[in-house]
This record gives sequence, structure tokens and C-alpha cells, in this order.
Amino acid sequence: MADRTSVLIVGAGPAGLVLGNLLRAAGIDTLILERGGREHVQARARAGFLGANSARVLTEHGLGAGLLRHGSTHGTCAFRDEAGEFELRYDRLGRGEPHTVYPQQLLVTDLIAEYLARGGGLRFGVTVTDVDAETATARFRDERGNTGEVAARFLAGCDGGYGVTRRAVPAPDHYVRDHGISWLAVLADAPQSMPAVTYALHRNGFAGQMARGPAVTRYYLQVPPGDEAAAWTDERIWAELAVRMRTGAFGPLRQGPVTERRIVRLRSDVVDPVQHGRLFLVGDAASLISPSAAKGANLAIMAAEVLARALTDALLRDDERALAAYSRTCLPRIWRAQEFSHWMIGLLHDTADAGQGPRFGSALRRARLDNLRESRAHQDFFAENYVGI
Ligand code: RFL
Repeated sequence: MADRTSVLIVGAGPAGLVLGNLLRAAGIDTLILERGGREHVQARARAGFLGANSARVLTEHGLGAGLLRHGSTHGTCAFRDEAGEFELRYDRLGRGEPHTVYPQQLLVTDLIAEYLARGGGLRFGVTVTDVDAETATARFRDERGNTGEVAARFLAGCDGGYGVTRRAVPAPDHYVRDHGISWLAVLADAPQSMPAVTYALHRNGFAGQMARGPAVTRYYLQVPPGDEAAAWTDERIWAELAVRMRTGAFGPLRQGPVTERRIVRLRSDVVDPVQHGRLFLVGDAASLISPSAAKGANLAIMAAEVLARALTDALLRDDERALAAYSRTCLPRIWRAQEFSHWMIGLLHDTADAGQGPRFGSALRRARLDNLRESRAHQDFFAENYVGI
């Protein structure tokens, strides 16, 4: 006998948990199946920068208490290259909005607690093995090897960019770009070295610093594709960061033990359409976006709100118009975020496109940075896209 629920959500990341919370607030019966254990999911450090729209979704729906209490506001970023450093107060440019910095693992912890308090069903250690979009059923296997099936009115695919649900959309247009660029993503137990998010452009490659909390900081180092994270010792990481951040000119870094190092391949893709039958894809499952512009978690939260509204209309008011339009509603925003993230990749790296040598690429990059340094119109474009969309 299959379990039954109104909405079966695959995956307890930001997408699945925001969706689950919003549906529970409307009194809709939901079940989340999550492959990982609770501790693993609550410890997974990834995003940190939330745009104004994401903060609004969370606070408007009673999910922002932790964010308001422990998050911090950031409105400045800095760029360094051989010509020096300049800062952009992006919270005074464009639409005048700042970021709220709140580590993703804390947000996920809050969302799980609130979802359970709202009476939502949630099973950890359960892997969905395949879904049928037409009948809205899913098969799963738990950690002991037991298998089972859930029948739902609707399925939400919130299982990330490499999950099973996107494969249940038959013959989608699958747009893919591998940027041929890898970053070493580092978390260090140390306060941030620079007061602002800092992007350093250097002939050795890009380096970046992003705040995560008073005692934890994220750094990025562009590394050759194929590099292994284990090859980067603490000493090597700090030495290379010092070179690219030009600490000789701008002052030393505040070092601490490196607690996480992992290779992130800059890869982007979009599934179109993001719905099929009674299945709807949300967040990374719909579109993977490179972390260059810190958009992934933000897209996930906003799409979850769109889908929650549409499912509420369908289940409580028997009105499926918003559900039918889900792809059309989400895809333009996804593509705008992709466009900006590509623009950022071009700003931060020497990209040698076919037929255009590396020297041409780096000269273009310098011109792009000069525009950002000097032109108010470019600064407004940057600010609006950096925090908005
Ligand atoms: P998630 O967070 O990957 O969650 C998917 C969940 O689905 C589970 N799952 C399954 N469960 C059951 N059965 C299966 N078959 C399953 N397959 C998978 C997984 O265990 C997991 O729990 O997807 P979601 O919810 O769409 O959220 C997306 C965000 O996590 C992601 O876009 C961001 O982390 C991207 N990102 C950033 N986004 C921002 O908006 N701002 C940032 O500052 C930012 N920084 C980052 C980032 C991503 C990074 N990495 C690791 C790629 C920094 C980094 C380093």
C-alpha cells in the first residue's frame, strides 16, 4: 500500500523546505523525503548571501526569526587588480538594496524546525529512486534497504542539480554550459580580513572573500581544472590568497584553520520546461547556476514561493491556472540570473573564447572593470542585478 500525501517534496534544501513551510501554513498536507541525515543537512555550508527578495519571502512567511536575529547586512563590495582597489556601495546604487548574510546551514536548520512545528511530514535517510510525473508517484529506498512508494496529488522536485526528478521531464530543452573554470571553495575559522566582499583579479587567477559570520569566512581561489582539493594545504591556500589579494599593498589577511576545502566546477544549466504532468522543479533541480553571483539559493527561495501559491490555488480553490503557467513564470527570472552570473564570470576570469586569445580576453575584462569603476550607469546595472532579480 502506498503512502499518500497532497504534495510530495523530494529534497530538504532551501527549495524544498521553504515550499513545505508555505504549504503547511496554508494547511496543505505535505511529505518531504530527504536522502541525507538531519545532522548532515543542517551542517552543509554553502550559500550565505540572500537578496532583498529572499529576505522578504522568509520574513513575510514567518521564517525570518533567525535571519533577523543573527544575520548581518552587507552593502559594499570591493574589486582589486593591478590598478588598485575600488569599492562599490551597492546598497546606495541601483534599487538601493543590501544583502543579508546568513549561512545556508543555519537557514536550513531554522526551516526544518519550523516545518516540523507546522506539522509537516519529513523523513531523513530516504532516497527517492524514481518518480512518475503523470501519476504523481515516487518510489524510494531507505537506509536499511527497505523500499516503498508514495502517491501524491503533486510532486515537487527540490533535489538539486544532479537529482532524479529533473530526469522525469521528457525531452526537455536542456541548456548546459561548462565554463571550464574551477574554484577552490574554502571555509576558514577566522574573522573576515576585509570589511567588504572582495574580488581580486590577478594573473594567477581570481580570488574572492565573502563574509559568513563573525568567526567564519569564505574564500575562493580559481584553480586549474582537474586540481584536487587535497593538494591545497592551509599554508598553500593562505600564501596564494596573499599573492592574489595583494596583501603587500592592502594589508595582511586574518588567518585561521581551514575547515572545508572543495573544488567547485563553474557549471550552469537550465531545464526547460521546469514542469511536466504533475511534477514541478524548484531551485537547483530547475537550473544550476555557478556561484559567481551568489544566486542559487535566492532563485530556489523565490521559485518555492511561486510554486507554493500555485499549489495552494490548485488544492484549495481548484484553480490550476498558476500551476499551468509555472514554467513561464519562473524561466525569465532564471535566465536573467544566468545572464548576470555569466557577466560576473567574464568580469572575474580570463576567459579565452574560441578565436579570441587570452590576451584579448584579459583586455576586455580590464575594460569591463574600468566601466564599473567609472560609470554610474554600469554601477547601477551591477547593483540592481547583484542583489535583485
Ligand atoms: P540543495 O540545497 O542541493 O538541496 C537538495 C536536497 O535534495 C536532496 N536529494 C535527495 N533527497 C531524496 N532523494 C533523492 N534522490 C535526492 N537527491 C538529492 C539532497 O540531499 C539535498 O538535501 O538544492 P536547493 O534546495 O535547490 O537549494 C539550492 C542551493 O543550495 C544552491 O543553489 C546554493 O547553495 C548555491 N550557492 C549560493 N547561492 C546563493 O544564493 N548565495 C550564495 O552565497 C551561494 N554560495 C552556493 C554558494 C553553492 C556553493 N556550492 C557548494 C556549489 C557557495 C558554494 C560553495
